[in-house]
Amino acid sequence: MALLPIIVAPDPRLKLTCEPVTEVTDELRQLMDDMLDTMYDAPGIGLAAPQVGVTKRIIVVDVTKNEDEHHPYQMVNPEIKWRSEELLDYEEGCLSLPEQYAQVTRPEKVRVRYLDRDGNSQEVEASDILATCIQHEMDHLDGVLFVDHLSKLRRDLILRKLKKYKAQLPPVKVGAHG
Ligand code: GNR
Ligand code: NI
Repeated sequence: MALLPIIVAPDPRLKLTCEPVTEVTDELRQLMDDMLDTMYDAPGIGLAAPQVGVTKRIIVVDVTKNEDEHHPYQMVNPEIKWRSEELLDYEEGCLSLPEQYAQVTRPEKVRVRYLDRDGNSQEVEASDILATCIQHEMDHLDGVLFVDHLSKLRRDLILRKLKKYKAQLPPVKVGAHG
């Protein structure tokens, strides 16, 4: 078990377009397990690789509430194959935008194709909070945050608050191991 530091906005690493994975290796399986540990610890219901500084198309999601029914997804190269016309408003938060929340409108249902941890192609049809979360995570892979779905006024207000919040955090050690 390893907990990874989560990058907080504004940060240029959250604006990058992530690269597709060419092969699901042991190293990437370890990364996905560490991402789930980090997500549960936070706690959150999803996490995308760029939030932990890895510019690859990998997300993890688990929207279940209690531990007995945990249903984690680890998705490599996720692609939306179908979106419903029906939309859903959901109050979103983001581990990279601590303590900030706003209503975002997205398709209520999506069908997603992805590679699982064994490199096998899978498809899942998701609705409600699972669909919202998968779309939120997939946005991260293209450098998009939920505030990018809001007006510039509201986005800038949130980002200004986060800049202040980061300025009062202890400085981040760069390149330190352990
Ligand atoms: O933990 C999270 N909660 C959440 C709530 C509503 C919509 C999306 C999310 S994802 C978020 C974790 C996160 O930042 N993932 O990138
Ligand atoms: Ni997020």
